[in-house]
Amino acid sequence: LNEIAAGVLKGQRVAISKAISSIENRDENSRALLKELFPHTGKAFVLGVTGPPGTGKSSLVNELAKRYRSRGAKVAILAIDPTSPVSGGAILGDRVRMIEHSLDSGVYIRSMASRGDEGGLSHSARNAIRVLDAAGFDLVIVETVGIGQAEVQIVGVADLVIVVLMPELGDEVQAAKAGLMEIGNIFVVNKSDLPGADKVIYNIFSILSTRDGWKQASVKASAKTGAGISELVDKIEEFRASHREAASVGERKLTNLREELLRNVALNIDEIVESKMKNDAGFKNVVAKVAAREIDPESATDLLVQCFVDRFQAKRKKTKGLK
Ligand SMILES: Nc1nc2c(ncn2[C@@H]2O[C@H](COP(=O)(O)OP(=O)(O)OP(=O)(O)O)[C@@H](O)[C@H]2O)c(=O)[nH]1
Ligand SMILES: [Mg+2]
Repeated sequence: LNEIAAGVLKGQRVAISKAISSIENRDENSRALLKELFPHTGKAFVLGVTGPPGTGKSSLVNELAKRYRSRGAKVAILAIDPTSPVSGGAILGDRVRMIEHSLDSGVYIRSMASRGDEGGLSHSARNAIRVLDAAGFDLVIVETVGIGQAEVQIVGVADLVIVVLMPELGDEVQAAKAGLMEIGNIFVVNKSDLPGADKVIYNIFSILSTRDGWKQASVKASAKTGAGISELVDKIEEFRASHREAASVGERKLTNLREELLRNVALNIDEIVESKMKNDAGFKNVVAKVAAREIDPESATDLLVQCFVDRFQAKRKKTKGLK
């Protein structure tokens, strides 16, 4: 048995950290690790928390972690790229949060850089979640700053998505709102200790809709005063209860897996093309033919793809990996 995998299964923090680093760096050990851990996954509830920069996601996550800890749940927090350009203090805030929980073995906190590549976040995050799941955490909270693609990706990894908003958001956020409205199951208007929260609640309320049998909910809260946090926990539990048996959940998981495998295949093929084809003599030959105007680029591409597929199929017959 892989030593790190064994440590993860025992819930050892050092092993968990090593495993996630291995996944993040996609080193040689990461595949073997995931292979051993995967049979032990599928138990954790994954909560996605997203929203525009600085709305108080980390502060809320901290409050949620405390509530769930007091109920006896083991909680892991995965912060994806916690350095948002707007609230430069995020790192400091996250440090404070870590210190607050650092003596509690039932809480594990980890940051991951999204590195800006589109498939990267979901690939590493998904597998990091699997490590935490196998390590026995009941609740895994994934925090991402919701700008651009990030908020769409979180749907693919989370069982429930919370979108955090606040009073006085600017125009840029209005534009992003359409995307956020699509993915949220629960909308939190945080910083309700500041003026204007009721207006945001009112605006959201008119566009909430029902998806997969769940009526999108809105909750007014303040991570600062603690107001509304109990209501938020109640809503989360309501969602979990209503989805425990729902057929739509199985469908969502299947869709997510389908997406994951498709993207993995595309990424792997891309890697093979980059690493193998570039230096292949046959490939260089075709390039020379295009340069000599003996063949046009489109036909050359078709030819190369055909060669690639033929090779893949020849290999496949040998290994009998697929039927
Ligand atoms: N007044 C008030 N301030 C809050 C509340 N929640 C968070 N803040 C403050 O808002 C700032 C941003 O909080 P964070 O929790 O770091 O927000 P975030 O959404 O995680 O930020 P990024 O990860 O950088 O996008 C901090 O200065 C917090 O202290 C709240 O309920 N009320
Ligand atoms: Mg944050």
